[in-house]
Formats: sequence, C-alpha cells, structure tokens
Amino acid sequence: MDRETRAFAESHFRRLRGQPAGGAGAPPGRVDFIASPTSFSYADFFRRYLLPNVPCVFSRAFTEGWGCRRRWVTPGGRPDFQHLLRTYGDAVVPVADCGRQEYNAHPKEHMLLRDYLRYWTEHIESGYSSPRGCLYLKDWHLCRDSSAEDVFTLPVYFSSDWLNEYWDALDVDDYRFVYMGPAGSWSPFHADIFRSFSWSANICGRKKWLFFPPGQEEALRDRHGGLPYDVTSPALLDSRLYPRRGLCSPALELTQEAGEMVFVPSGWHHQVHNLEDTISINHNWVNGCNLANMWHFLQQELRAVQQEVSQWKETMPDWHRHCQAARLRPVSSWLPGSSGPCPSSIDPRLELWASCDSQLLLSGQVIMRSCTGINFEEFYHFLKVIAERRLLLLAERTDSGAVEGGAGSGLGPHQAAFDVSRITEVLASVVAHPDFQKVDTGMFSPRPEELLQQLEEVVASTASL
Ligand SMILES: O=C(O)CCC(=O)C(=O)O
Ligand SMILES: [Fe+2]
Repeated sequence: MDRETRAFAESHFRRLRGQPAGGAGAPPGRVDFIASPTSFSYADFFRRYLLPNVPCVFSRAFTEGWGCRRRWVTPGGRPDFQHLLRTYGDAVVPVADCGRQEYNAHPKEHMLLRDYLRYWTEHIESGYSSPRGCLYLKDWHLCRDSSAEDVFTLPVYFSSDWLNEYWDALDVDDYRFVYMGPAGSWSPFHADIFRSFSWSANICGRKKWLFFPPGQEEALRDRHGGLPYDVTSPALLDSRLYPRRGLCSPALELTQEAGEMVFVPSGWHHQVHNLEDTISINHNWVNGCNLANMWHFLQQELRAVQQEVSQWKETMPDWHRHCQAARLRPVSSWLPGSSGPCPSSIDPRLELWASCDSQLLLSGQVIMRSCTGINFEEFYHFLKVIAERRLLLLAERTDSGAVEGGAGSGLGPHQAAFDVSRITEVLASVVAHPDFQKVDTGMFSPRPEELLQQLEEVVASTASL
C-alpha cells in the first residue's frame, strides 16, 4: 500500500466514525469487470472495491497461470475426474445435499472424494438425476489437508487476509476452501461468516450469483422475521408471507465464467447456482476494511442470544430445574465453517446450551460461540495476534530501515500502519464494551488495556510515516 492510499483509507474511516462499512446505498446496477492484470494495481482494487465494499469480477487472465486450471480441467473445459481421483481420491470431504433444508442451509455429511467423484460421474451419466439427489462438495480445506502446492497463487488483491494469517500463525486451521458440484447444485441465501469478504475463482464451469447490498435483506424477511432460504422461491411473491418484499430492489445478477474471480464484499447477502459442472476455490477473509463489520456482527449476535435467553427464561416457570439438569454443550473451538444455526433458531437447543441461569453473560457468550464460532475473548485473541505481528513489523522497519519477509508484510509499512490504526479503533470499542468488561482478562498477556495503549502510541508515531 502506498502513502496516498493509506491517507485515503484513513480519511474514509474517519468519516465513518466507527460505523461498519456498508455497500453502495443502492445497488450499482451491474458488477464491474476488470479485464487486464497489467493495468489494475492493488491500490486500484483497494480504492474502488475493497474500501467502498462493492463487488467486482476479475477476468480469466488473472488466473491464467494457476496449476489447477491446467491440471484439474480437461482440454474441453470439463472437470478432469481422473486427475482429481488420482491426486486427492483418499481425501475426506464435506458434501451438502442440495435437496434438503436444515435451518437455512443444506445438511452436510462427510465422504471420500473418490466416492463423491463416482457419485458425480454417475449423476451426469443419468442425465443429472440420481436417487441420492443433488450433492455439492463444499468447504473442503484442500490447503489444510493436502499439499496444495502449484494449485493456485494468491492474488495480491486478496493478500491482506487476517483470518488465514491468524490460523496459519496458530497452525490449526484455515478459511481456504474448494467447492465442486454438478450443474444444479447451489448455495442458499446467506452472508458470509463473521461478515468476512470472500473471493471465488471458477476453475471450470459457470456460476450465477444473486447479490443484495447490506441492509436490503431486511426487506426479504418473512412475517416472522426469518430470512429466506431460497430468494428465487415463488413464496417470496406472497405479500402475506413476505410483507416487505416490494421494498427490496431486484438482485444484482452476475454470471461468473470459467477462470473468472468474483470479489464478494462484506455483509452482502448472496445466493449462488452452478449453471454447469463447476469447480471453484473460495476463501473467506477479514482485514482492516471489514474488521468493524465483524465486531458489529459479533455484538449483534450476542445481543440476539441474550434476548432469546432472557425471553426463554421468562416463559419457563421451571427454569431453575432445567438449568440444573442442563449440561454445558461441549463447545468446539473457533472452527472455520462451523457456524451453526443463528440465534433466531436456537430455541430447541437452549436446554443444552444454557448452562447456568445465574450468569446470563456466561451462557450468552457460550451460546454465541456455539452459534457463531467465536466469542468476545477469542475475538480479542485474534486482534492481539494480528496486532503483535504488525507491531513487530513496524519495529523491525525502525531498527533496520526496511521491512523484510513475514506473513502480512508483503503490502509494506503503510499497510501495517493502516492495520494498526484499524485494530486500535476496534479494540477501543471492545475494551469499552460492558460484556467484554465482565470477561476475566486477568490472565491475558498483554492485558487488553495495555495492548490498546501500546497501539495508540504506535498510531501516533506512525502518523508521519
Ligand atoms: O459457490 C458457491 O456455491 C458459494 C460461494 C459463496 O457463497 C462465497 O464464496 O461466498
Ligand atoms: Fe458466501
């Protein structure tokens, strides 16, 4: 990042004054197409799409050199089933059943890739029908589980990626996925986990995307407040079921061709349909541009959980008995892709989750972690890990006059200084949050207030960088 882009970004966030970044107030009508890598810099992407939080499509020229585009695809542009079988046949992959609905998603099971590929080829041979329905391989952690060398090269535009940097630093997991499925497979209406950005590159095949800018989804809620599972369902035309549907602008539609990459902005709801047999690489990512959106989302989730817990408590005369009988649900750690049902659908499970009524805060944070995959404490840890890496980078620069290597450093000292200023603003809000103040931070190193002070000093000292 150059000095001018950083100044531009910092004034953008000063204008927002802590409010999460939206998208365009009204949809832009069409999605911009970026044709040539040679005339499109990181700063161009940052100013025109990342900061304003609007989608764009990159042409196939941006993925031309990727190994997977040569090896995973036949000369005719179809998935190379033989190659995939030989290379990854023994991998265990998650597979969604597109014909079934569980909450607002498709239920998933795990199977060997070889079995999935056999299913897929038989499905094609039988004219795209199968007794098992339409199965969609989603959220396969190829990079985490196998060697993904020579598969793809991370485009510089998406390289400020704190979620994967965090998980790589902990060496536990990642948010890098492969999707593959027959024509007709689809992803229900959703916004991405933690209001992250995503990018999606088609290795072969075509996808149709339906996009709604942040806030538009409110008009798509049914009369009970629920979001649709399928925005193309004729049920949405029934104004008794969807009373505010008429207030929503039509979806922004986009067809993504083979080789093209889509940038999915933060908090934009979308639905995706595979128009052909399609393979894609999709990453979720968070950075200084959507960090406030993530924090805003976590606060909303906690409020929703607390509200549900207290309503449930009021309507249950024998709450105490239930609480004593209830066991704390073993909470998985903050697992990528493990986002469960959102608070509006947690009632049936509350009995297990509400561990103790005397501490709504505790149960709120526990339930939130179960639904969302992360609680305030873990969010602090995430901020801390990224902050410390940026502080180190800036300190090395001061020591040696230059910045060398290291994850997250590729975008230079202005990017690092920008990152620190974004973390500082969000951390100040975390530290001031009444529910975070109830978390026992005595054992945290550094204590949140100390880290905040250190960051504020660095923001002041890097202002003139
Ligand atoms: O390709 C799909 O089916 C879904 C992709 C998606 O939702 C995303 O990349 O955010
Ligand atoms: Fe998505």
